[in-house]
Amino acid sequence: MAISSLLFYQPPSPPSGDVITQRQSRSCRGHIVKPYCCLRTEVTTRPKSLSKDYKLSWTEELSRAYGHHQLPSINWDKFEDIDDDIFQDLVDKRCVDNIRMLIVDSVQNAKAGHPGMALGMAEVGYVLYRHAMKYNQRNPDWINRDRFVLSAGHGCLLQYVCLHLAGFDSVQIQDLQRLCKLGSRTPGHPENIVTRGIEVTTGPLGQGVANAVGIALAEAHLAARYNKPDAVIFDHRTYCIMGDGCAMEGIAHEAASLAAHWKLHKLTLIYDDNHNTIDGPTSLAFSEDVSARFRALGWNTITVENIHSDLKSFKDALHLAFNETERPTFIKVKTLIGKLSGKEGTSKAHHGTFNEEDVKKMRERINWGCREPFHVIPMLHREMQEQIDNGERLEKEWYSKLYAYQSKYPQHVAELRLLLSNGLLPGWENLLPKWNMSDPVDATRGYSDKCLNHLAKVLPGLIGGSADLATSNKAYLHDHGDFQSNSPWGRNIRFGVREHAMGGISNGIALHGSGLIPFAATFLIFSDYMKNPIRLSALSHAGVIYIMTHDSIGLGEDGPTHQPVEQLAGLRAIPRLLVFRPADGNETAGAYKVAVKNRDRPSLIALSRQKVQANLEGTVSEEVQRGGYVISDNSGGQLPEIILIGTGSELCLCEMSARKLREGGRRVRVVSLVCWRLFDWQPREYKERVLPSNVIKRVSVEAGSPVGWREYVGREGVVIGVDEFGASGPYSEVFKKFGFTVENVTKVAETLLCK
Ligand SMILES: Cc1ncc(C[n+]2csc(CCOP(=O)(O)OP(=O)(O)O)c2C)c(N)n1
Ligand SMILES: [Mg+2]
Repeated sequence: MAISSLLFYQPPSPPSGDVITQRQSRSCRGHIVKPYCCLRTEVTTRPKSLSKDYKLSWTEELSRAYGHHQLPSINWDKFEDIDDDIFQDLVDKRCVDNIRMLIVDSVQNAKAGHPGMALGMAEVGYVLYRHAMKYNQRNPDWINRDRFVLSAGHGCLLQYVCLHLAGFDSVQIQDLQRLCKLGSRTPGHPENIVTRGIEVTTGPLGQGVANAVGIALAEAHLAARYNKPDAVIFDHRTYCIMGDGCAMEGIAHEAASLAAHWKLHKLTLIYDDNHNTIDGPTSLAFSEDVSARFRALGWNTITVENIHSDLKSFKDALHLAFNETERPTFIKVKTLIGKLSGKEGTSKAHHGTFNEEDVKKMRERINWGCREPFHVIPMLHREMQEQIDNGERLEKEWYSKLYAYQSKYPQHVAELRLLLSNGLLPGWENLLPKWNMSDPVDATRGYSDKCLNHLAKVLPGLIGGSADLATSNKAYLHDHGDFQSNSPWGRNIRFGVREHAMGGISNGIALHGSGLIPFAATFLIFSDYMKNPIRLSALSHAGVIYIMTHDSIGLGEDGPTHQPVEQLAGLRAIPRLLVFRPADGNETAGAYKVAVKNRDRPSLIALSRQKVQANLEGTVSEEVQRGGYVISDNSGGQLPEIILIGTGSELCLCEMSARKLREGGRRVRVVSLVCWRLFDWQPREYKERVLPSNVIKRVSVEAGSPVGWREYVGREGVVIGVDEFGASGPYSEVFKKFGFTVENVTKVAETLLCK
């Protein structure tokens, strides 16, 4: 019986023995299970009893698989008398056999891939896609679908096979046959931008756990804001498979800690406890009790002892997860890596193909005979069709609910519609603040604060937070409350000191696809802690806005440990990421404008701690979108003799130095290079206009690593940068020590001019 259709049913009685162990029995004893049906409307589509025709259609296949010698208690001649549950169990097992053969055929055909986890977790994949998850493969973007995240991304073959069987157009048999091939829809790790049905891009272990927490957060937040007692719009579950590698990675722990703190009870984490990683048994480096750790964090923990011979135990675990209304659920599933193969239970099964003898034996073990590779039992398609039909029906019902919602709650529906389109109210950018030269000075983090809070008024999807630095980062949406378990509508996320998880969770929020615009804030120096999620934002087209303050040695007293030097260079090297370093209030607003507009690309805005002018003469908010532009030039119709190029707080130094040089009769241009990548993308003529190739005397001024600047100053130019770790001291003294003064910039320029 489909799990998604069982939601009005009583939860199973507490399991006994080893089959399934509810380690913390709160949800079984004493814990009040809230009426689940308050949010769910599904009804079963599965007939109460299995029809004779249904049984007949499977009998030949099942008797072939489990002939008399395997299951002597079953009389296949009297198939209609076989108990329904037993019959369904045998059908499920045969479907799992078929999944295993598709996995084996795919790696053998590709001569590549990771079959170990896929074979070991075949039961889990099957039960999720066949019995548990609601989805409509014809509309994989349906916003209220259940989400599945494969944190152990190397096991993607399991997901590809499940997507294929679940009827997703994106994974045909031909795609399984092109596993890992260049340009295929079945790449070596799952990529959401390549294969529809894949929610997030995974591969770096542990990231997926944080993504899943972000997705579950998005659901909880939107449900709190938009659901009404008589119109439930957001109500989906999030499933995530993690392996030993994910369990070892710190990001999973950080994210799990937050999930429990936020009581994301619709999140189910399924741990593939196969005791193996690449290098060998986990005993080499892993001896903790993982369930106990999750329990200590506040999770509902369940152990499934032997899924390979008792599939129902896993279904029961999912039921318990459904009925848990406080805590996220962690299901530890004991599996055998490489199940069925000769490498079963060993790390050798992790990746690679099988020898022909092994393949032959696998076929024999499940009585597969000499069926062609990539064979799918026709009834398996029909089996999956049931879940597909269920999903289609649920989506239809959801639209009716939305329709009713529309007439009953017109004041909410406009905002909801806006969110579900792209979250951008027409003309939203006009609300961004503008600054005049007479406005009081502030740090760019201060101007950012104003931008964010203006944007929060017009962008209902803006949500985010800081890793315990909200006051320093000035990244807090005033009047919008905190996202907490008792206030999930709040739009400020308190990540605590967990930068790594903050990045992964923000990716999950962005890829929930519901118009939420996540921002994540910390000091620029700690971007290193979240480098991989930032990279994954770019790879997976997640439009996260990273707000990184204290962007240079200009932060002063905290000293070298806190002074970013090489960070900008590294971040600028990440493909697709837009890195902005605005010089004043207006460039900060310009950076936000581009960042918000780019919903399928992350942006990182580096902001100063020290004060800079609100409006440095010559800066133009609108020009930020070009990445670089001229802010001043006294050359008239001629070419300048020298170009000073700056970013952020150092642009002002360039301008002041230019004024001095001009007083000496020099023709000087000042260029703001606020976003390298955007400038690089400009047409050649524009770039030539801003940085004419005939002007070879150029000086760049940025309080960060010199790496990369040679591209803009040319061979003859001079790069004023920081090649050490900085120093502790008052900001102006630190700046002076490293040459960031008007006097030094002027001196360097004069020397160059005299050459
Ligand atoms: C952050 C990160 N480090 C290292 C790897 C390389 N790697 C891929 S799979 C794997 C072992 C993972 O073990 P487990 O999660 O238990 O997967 P299993 O071998 O059981 O399939 C490693 C080290 C990675 N993908 N991500
Ligand atoms: Mg493992």
